[in-house]
This record gives sequence, C-alpha cells and structure tokens, in this order.
Amino acid sequence: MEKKYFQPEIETMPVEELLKLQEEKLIKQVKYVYDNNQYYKKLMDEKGVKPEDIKCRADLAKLPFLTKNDLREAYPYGLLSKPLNECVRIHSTSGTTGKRVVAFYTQNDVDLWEECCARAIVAAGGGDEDVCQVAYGYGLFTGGAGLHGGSHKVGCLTLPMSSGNTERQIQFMQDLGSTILCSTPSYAAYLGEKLAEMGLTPDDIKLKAGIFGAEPWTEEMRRNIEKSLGIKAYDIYGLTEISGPGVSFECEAQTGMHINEDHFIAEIIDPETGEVLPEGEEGELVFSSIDKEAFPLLRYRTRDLCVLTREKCPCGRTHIKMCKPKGRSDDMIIIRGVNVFPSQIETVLLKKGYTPNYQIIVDRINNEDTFDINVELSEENYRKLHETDGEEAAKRDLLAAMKTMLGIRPKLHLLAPKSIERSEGKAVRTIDKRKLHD
Ligand code: DLL
Repeated sequence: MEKKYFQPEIETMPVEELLKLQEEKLIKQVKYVYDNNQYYKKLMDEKGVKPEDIKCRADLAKLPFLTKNDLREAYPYGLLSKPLNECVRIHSTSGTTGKRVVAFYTQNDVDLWEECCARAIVAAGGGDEDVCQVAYGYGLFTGGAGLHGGSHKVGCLTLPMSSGNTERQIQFMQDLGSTILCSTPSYAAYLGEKLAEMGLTPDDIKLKAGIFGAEPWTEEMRRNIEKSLGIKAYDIYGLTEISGPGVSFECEAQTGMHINEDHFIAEIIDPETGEVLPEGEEGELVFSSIDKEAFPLLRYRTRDLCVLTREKCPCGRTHIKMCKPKGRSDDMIIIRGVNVFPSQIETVLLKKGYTPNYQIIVDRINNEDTFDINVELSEENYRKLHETDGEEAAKRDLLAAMKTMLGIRPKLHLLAPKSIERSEGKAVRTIDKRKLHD
C-alpha cells in the first residue's frame, strides 16, 4: 500500500512539540560545536557568546553567522567537528566561484540525510514498488548519492544512472519501467525533449513523478516538464554545506517545500543588516543543523532568497514551508543598475510558448552594460516564423513582455533549434563577460 509519510510521527508532529525538540537539540548542539570546533568557538568568543547563553530557540539570534568565506578560510578541516576516523564520507560543491567547499559526514550524518531524501521520495508518491531512476550526477556532488540513499531507504528499485547519456536514460526508462525520475529540472526538460525526438510519448513510459532540484526553476518550467514527461513534478532543495538534497521537499500540495525541522532550524534575515525577519517576509535563508556530527554548521548564510510560511498544509505535515528560492543573491545580475533574475526571463519565455533553452549574455562596452538574450526556437516555432516571415513581429511581442517583467530592454536573438547546449546537471544561464574584464 502507498505510504503517505516516511516517518509519520516526525513529519506530522504538533508544532509546539517540534519547536521544543528543536530547542533541546539546539542547546546541546551549540555546546557540542563550542567544545569541538576551534573555528566556531573563536567566532563565538569574538562575539562574546557562551554556550550557556543559548537557553531557548530565540537565543539563536545571539550566535554569529557563518558565510561561504568562512568555509573557504577554514578549508579543508577547519570546521570539522569529529576526528577523521569517525567520518565516512566527503562531498563537495562544484566550486564555480573560488575554492571548493568540502563537507564531511559520519555514518549517522549519512543516515539522517538519506532519511530526509526518503521523506521526499515518499511525499512524491514513492514506495517499495517503485523504480527510481537517479539521474543526478554521482560523485562529489550530493545529488546522486543523496537520492540514491533515500531510494534505498524507501525500498525502491534504484537505478543509479547518474546524468548524461540521454538516449540510454530513455531506453532504460522504457525497458525497466522507471516510475520516479530524480534529476535537475533542466535535465528533466531535456529528457522530455529527447523523448519526443525519439518518436515516443509519455504513454510509452511509466514515469509518474519527478523529484527535481539543485537549481532555480519556475512554475512554467514545472508545467512544461509535467506535460512532456506525463508526470507530477516535485521540487527538492538542499545544499552541500547543510547535507545535500532533502533539506526541504515538496508534498502533493506543490505549494512550497517542507523543511526537515527536526534536523535544521531555518531563519530569514535581511541580507544587508543581518536582522531576523518575521515569517512571510522575503530575505536570505539561514540554516543551523542541530544534530549533525561531522560538519555541524550554525547560522549558515545560504545567500538563497526566500520566504517561509507555517500555514497549515493539506498534506498533514507540520514542518514549516519555504517558497521556491528565487535564486541565490549571486545569481542576480545587475544590469544598468537594475536587478535581473534568470527565473524572470524563464517565466516570460515559457508563458509566451518558447523553449526553456536560453542564455543571458552581459558585457560592458564603452562603459555601458550590454544585455543580450539568446532564445532557442522549437522546430515548430522556427518553421512557423520562417514560413510566415513573422520573426520581427514575434521579437517585438517578446521584447515588450521582457520589458514589462524586467524594467529594462534586452537585445533578443531568436536562434535555430538545437543551437544552445543542453545541461545534464545545473544549467548555466548567464555568461557575464564583465567579470572577465575586471
Ligand atoms: O544542489 C543539492 C541538491 C541536489 C539539491 C539535488 C536538490 C537536488 P549544491 O551544489 O551545494 O547542492 O548547491 C546548493 O543550489 O544554495 C541553491 O542556490 C540551489 N538550489 C538547490 N536546490 C534548489 C531548488 C545541491 N530546489 C544551491 N530551487 C542552493 C532553487 C536550488 N535552487
């Protein structure tokens, strides 16, 4: 029988009990970190906070923040809080900017992390009769390992495909009857496209659900993937520093992701002042892991912009929900003084019937920012525009919609089908050439 929750007693725990549990774990964890981690002890000493000062959940605000810079400074062992012989695993961020961040896990850390992923799979309708195709990258990236472990815990038949080799993914999907797909949303969109290209329809495969995350994606993208693969698409969020995928996950309501609050305390802060903001306000997401052993970060600033809500959820889970993150504050591009998020561009494109294959190119020429968007046309659109000579009119229409959404005017280029490289992992949406000149 299909289970509704992986750990019902925790996932539906009354809120007061949950907050009490967090408080108890927090008080213990602060002492543990202070006693076992020189780096964080120093930050606490500098701020004049002692473990005894943390007596309740609200006292969390007294603790110092940790930032990505701290993690780089402490690389590789500075934030490790267990002897290496008690650690069993390492994962790492992709390190596109600066030094990689390395995170360590004890066996207990791995078990709790995999349970979080198992909760996400069950929330997406997964059970021991499912075939779970894990098409996130395996390796240092946490996506493959996390969902793989979660799939085992649920008892699914696990297909450790990793990403790439797209035709083979579809072949296996057909031959082995995969029912759940785990991948980045951009790769799922590519798989949907490939399915059609191979002359197949969603009726030729057995997929029913997808668990997609690791990068920002819009509601329009969700509908696009759901249609092309014939599934229900669920969001999953996480970051290497805090464990990996499964820090939060979507339930059947598809209105935000439940944060696994028995392991992580989430706060929203004003990114400028560091002040804690009330529920419902948008700001930077900050996490404290309250029961991790090897790499227990307290008040880690994610740079993800987000809103938290504790509204009652029809699924029965009591854990607080976070909205789809708008992107990291560092995904935001400032063009001629205006803040632009790739997700805004994705929304306009998909609403107007374009493909989710686009690239933003920003440069600075003669001291002025240039802003170009390459938009790939579908075969159908391409044919239509060329048969009717409608390219200029289509561009004008798209430009007006972009101007309304962004407040500034990009230069649009409508490209032939298949001219933008597909992503098998996290999509690279922005090429900011200004950084190359700095
Ligand atoms: O991306 C972990 C992960 C793997 C999550 C698989 C979900 C599925 P990192 O490589 O450390 O870890 O990147 C973490 O990716 O701070 C967000 O900016 C972004 N991110 C992750 N999930 C989502 C999501 C993994 N669902 C960074 N929506 C995070 C938007 C996401 N952004």
